[in-house]
Amino acid sequence: MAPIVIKNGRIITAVDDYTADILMEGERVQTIGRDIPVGPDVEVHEAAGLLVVPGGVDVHTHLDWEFGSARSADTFGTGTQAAAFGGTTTLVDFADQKRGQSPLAGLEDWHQRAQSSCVDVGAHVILTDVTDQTLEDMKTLIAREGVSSFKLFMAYPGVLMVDDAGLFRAMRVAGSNHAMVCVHAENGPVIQALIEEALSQGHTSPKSHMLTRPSLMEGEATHRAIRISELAQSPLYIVHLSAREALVSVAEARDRGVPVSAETCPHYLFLTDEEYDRPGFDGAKYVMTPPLRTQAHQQELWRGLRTGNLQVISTDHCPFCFQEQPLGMKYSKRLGYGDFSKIPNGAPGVETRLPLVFDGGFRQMGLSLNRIVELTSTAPAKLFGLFPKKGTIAVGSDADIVLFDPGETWTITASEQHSRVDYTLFEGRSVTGRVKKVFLRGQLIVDGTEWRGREGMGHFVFRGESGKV
Ligand code: DUC
Ligand code: ZN
Ligand code: ZN
Repeated sequence: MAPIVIKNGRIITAVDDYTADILMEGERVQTIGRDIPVGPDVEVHEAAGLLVVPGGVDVHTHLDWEFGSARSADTFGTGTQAAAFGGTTTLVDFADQKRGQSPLAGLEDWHQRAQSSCVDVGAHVILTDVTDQTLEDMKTLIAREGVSSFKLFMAYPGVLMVDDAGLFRAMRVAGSNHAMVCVHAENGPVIQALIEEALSQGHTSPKSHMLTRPSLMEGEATHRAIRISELAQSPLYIVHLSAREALVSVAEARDRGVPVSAETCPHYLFLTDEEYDRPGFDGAKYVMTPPLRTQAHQQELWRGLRTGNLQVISTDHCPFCFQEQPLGMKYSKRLGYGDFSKIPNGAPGVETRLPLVFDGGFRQMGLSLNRIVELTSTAPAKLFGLFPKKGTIAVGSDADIVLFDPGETWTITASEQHSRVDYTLFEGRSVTGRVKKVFLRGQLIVDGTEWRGREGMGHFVFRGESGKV
């Protein structure tokens, strides 16, 4: 592979902002400097006028994921290609333990499916059955398999939920083995009661998904997870935080020095619960968990990004088609037509994170470019044991680099996206700022609208310690 030089770009990391050249060789960044000499064997990419940012790190995706009777619509091949077009070169995706089985078997199954990845991928493991053997297996996953984070659900009783004792026991093992527990924080049993009540009253439309998952119950579970993690002495990561009440608990704990971190997602930052008022079944497109909240919650999330109480923006890319075809009912929101509780929970987003956050966060909400890079690349890489291999542009780091045009205005539309899903949450939205080129470990994989990568070129990333703040 010929050495590559990116010339004259404005390099933005979480802490830097300067103009220089970057020489990439042997998958890594070799040299950063002014006027790097270029021999005839070197491939040159001119980047004057462009931002040069580290490849995005998205630590929350569900590719080819079984969720009850549904399955998410992207394969690892299509989902990672979509990620690449969105400027993301590393994913941490979810493997899962099936009840009665070892989490090691869940990881093995995930590795089979992940072979078609086009960008680098790591795995968290979802624990659904916290037995003594599971606790032993966690140690093996951390030390031998490079899996240093686990997700546990406080929601979905009878399906994915673990009780507080299971949560506590898993946290204790994570805490004493340099790993971290990620929690889906919603009070599952109370929400279940609300769902049953709504259905018995004949409320079946997608809007009831939002009405039965109140922000108070996200706040309650977040507070409980934090307290349990304090007792267990484990770092904690709250996934997909959407509500003011949850953020208040995170902020209060962080003020006391508790090692809790949290992510939010673009859909909570740019959309509100008004989407559930769409006619017919259209609101099903927005059925993700937690649901979209009011503008007042959204403002608090932006405040959390500014104050540092939210550290990460990830996508929770968990796509289900709106129509039954072309992939079939199993992959479709139609599973819940006539019963909102059966609509598969999740939405696409892996391809639109960087442009949305650049346009909304930098151009409109006044976050700095450094902060945008920190939220979408550096902080997740640090929290999940990937830094400095991933998450920055530095000599010796993987040459995962994005050339981004800060001035190009374009319109998001599903027909031009690369996921297998048939809609986007942001159809017709005009954004300024566009991914132009993407390099994965020194190889050009996205060149404008051209795909230059290939399935299977993504590596598994063996992660180090998670939860370091
Ligand atoms: N939680 C997720 O993180 N993703 C999809 C569904 C869910 O409840
Ligand atoms: Zn979740
Ligand atoms: Zn998720």
